Order: sequence, then structure tokens, then C-alpha cells
Amino acid sequence: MKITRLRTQVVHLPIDPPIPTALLGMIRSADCILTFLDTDEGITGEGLVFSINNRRLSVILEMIRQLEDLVVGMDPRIGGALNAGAWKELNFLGYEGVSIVGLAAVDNALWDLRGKAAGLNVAHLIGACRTAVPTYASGGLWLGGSIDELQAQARSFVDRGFRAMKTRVGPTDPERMVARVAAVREAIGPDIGLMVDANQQMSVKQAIRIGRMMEPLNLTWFEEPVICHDHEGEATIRAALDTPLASGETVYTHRGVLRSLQAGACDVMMPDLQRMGGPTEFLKAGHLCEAFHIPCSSHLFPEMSLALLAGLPGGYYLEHMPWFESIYREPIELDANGHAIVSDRPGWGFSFDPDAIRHFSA
Ligand code: SMN
Ligand code: MG
Repeated sequence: MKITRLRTQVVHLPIDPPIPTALLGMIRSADCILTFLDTDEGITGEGLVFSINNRRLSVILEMIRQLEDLVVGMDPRIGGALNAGAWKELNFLGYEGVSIVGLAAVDNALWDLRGKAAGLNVAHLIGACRTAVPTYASGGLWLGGSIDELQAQARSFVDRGFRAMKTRVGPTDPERMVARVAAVREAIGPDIGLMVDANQQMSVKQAIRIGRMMEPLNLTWFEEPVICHDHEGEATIRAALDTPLASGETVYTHRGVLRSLQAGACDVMMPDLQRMGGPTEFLKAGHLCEAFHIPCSSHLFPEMSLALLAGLPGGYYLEHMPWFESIYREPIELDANGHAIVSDRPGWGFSFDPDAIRHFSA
């Protein structure tokens, strides 16, 4: 089997109502570049990367297109050669940012193709450790809204079968911030997992103070309290709190994850498939986490990350973000424990819906 062509398709997925965030302002859309790798045997691999609010999407698109010559002619069974080749090619531009996001788009499609060519889900292709992965609802409990609305949404996640969820904090006074988290805990009771994400907006001292105030709320983790480059600061906060500290969504490639692990920056790593540079790098990052005894979660991209977390011995919570679900034919299903079920369908097990592509590409 040989890859004959790389195709791309931009789709604009509205986020309605828009989401207020501390880091990125209002989020109104998830704009995706769907990437397809066609083969001479009629099988096509599919993957996606994205940008928020359509920002600089065309730059990413051009980067992906510029990588086509690395995969055309390739036998997908020898797909590991993509990264080896890309590493040399990207040396000039660097191993963070657009170059790595471009690589991720291609590698995401390549792993789907390898699974489809083998007739196996990617989880089974790599040797799954579990049939379902714990997951948490992440598409809600944003900044803004009243306490009543926050509590109603938290209860609605439990009603839908979730056994864990994440809320965001900032920018407001600590008492108000913690009161909102406490209200969520009160609404869901003690048995549901609760994460808090500060999106890098605190100082080390603020994070320790607010983290201490939240200790009685028995959080599953406190995420990205300080700016992503400050691994020393993260390590200081981690040492000061009993609550596990989560980080990693803003680091690039397994080398970024290694630096974070070496700095002792977190109790939970949450690599982002697009910033890793695709599944090849994500899995390397996951294995590094195992060597450091740190559970490996995921950031965004649940339809692809599910198979990868199922295949990692230290695979931990899948972030269930609903932003991309309208472009896929199949939804992520939860079992009775609120875990995301690994599909038996080949490749990612989630495929793009041509009608949805037409609808959202207009
Ligand atoms: C997040 C990331 C990207 C956009 C919105 C929110 C957040 C998360 O940090 O972890 O989901
Ligand atoms: Mg986050």
C-alpha cells in the first residue's frame, strides 16, 4: 500500500454560546483542518488539527501542505519513517509552534491509516491496556454565569453519566473564585471527580494561597496555575499542596514533556496531541511519564486521544471536550462507570461525516 495524496479541508465549527476564558478571551469557534491521506488501495486516513476563532489557520494549513512530500509514496506500515524524516526537515524552522502542529495533522491521519490498513482500532494496534478510559466533562462550567447556572450544569453532567468534570477559575478575588468551585462540589457531592483549571493566570503565591483554600474540596487536580514556561514555579506549588497539580497542555513534543518531568512540575501530565506533533510523539511522552511515575491524561482531541490513552500503561483521564463531535459520524460513548468506551472500529474509530463537512465548510 502506498500513500498517493494529502488532502485538506477547512471546517468552521461554531461554539454557541461563546465561551469566556481567562487566557484566550471569548471563544466563538473551533476551526479545524481535516487532513486526509489517500492510498492506492482506496483506504483513506483521517486526522484533524485546529485553531480557536480562526486565528492564523491559514498558516497552519500551508504548513501541512508543505509536508505532503514527506508522506506521498510512503507505505503506511513504515509510517514511523515520517517522524524520522520530519525531524530533519523541521530542524530549520524549529520544534515548537506551527511546524509541530503541521506534523501533527499528518501523523494523526497516518495513524488512522495504519489502523485501517491493519483492520484494528489504534488502541488495539498499539496493544491496549484497557477497554475504556476514565473521562471528565470539560465542555462547561466556564467563567461567568451565576452559581445556580454553574450548579445546574454540573448536575446535568452527572445526569449524562459523567463521573468527573472540570471547572475554570479567574480572574476575580480568591474568595469568589473558591466559592464557585465549592458550589460545584456541593452540587455533585463527594463521589464525583472535580478538576479546576486556572489557565496560567496566577502567580506562584496566589496559586499556593488559592490551592490551600481549595484543599477541603478534594479536587482531582489543580491545572496550569502559572505560566506554562515556569516549571520551577509549578514544582513549588506542587510541593506546597496536597492537591495534585496538572500541567502539560502547552508544551511541545516529548522533549517538552521530558523537561517538565525532569523539573518535577506536575503530578498529572496532560499532553495535547496537536502540540505533541501527533500520536508518535504523544506515545513517547506517555512512556516518559510512566518512567517518572506520572499518570498521563490528554488535552482536547478526545476522538483520537482515547485510543492513545487506552494504549498507555499509565493512561489517565481523557478530556471530554465536545467541540469536535459535530464533524464525526460516531459519538464517544460512556459505560456505566462513566468511562469512555474504546471502539472496535478500525483506525481512530471515529470518522468524518461528509454531510457535516459540507455543512461546516461553507
Ligand atoms: C482550554 C484549552 C483550550 C481552550 C479552552 C480551554 C483548557 C482545557 O485549558 O484544559 O481544556
Ligand atoms: Mg487547561
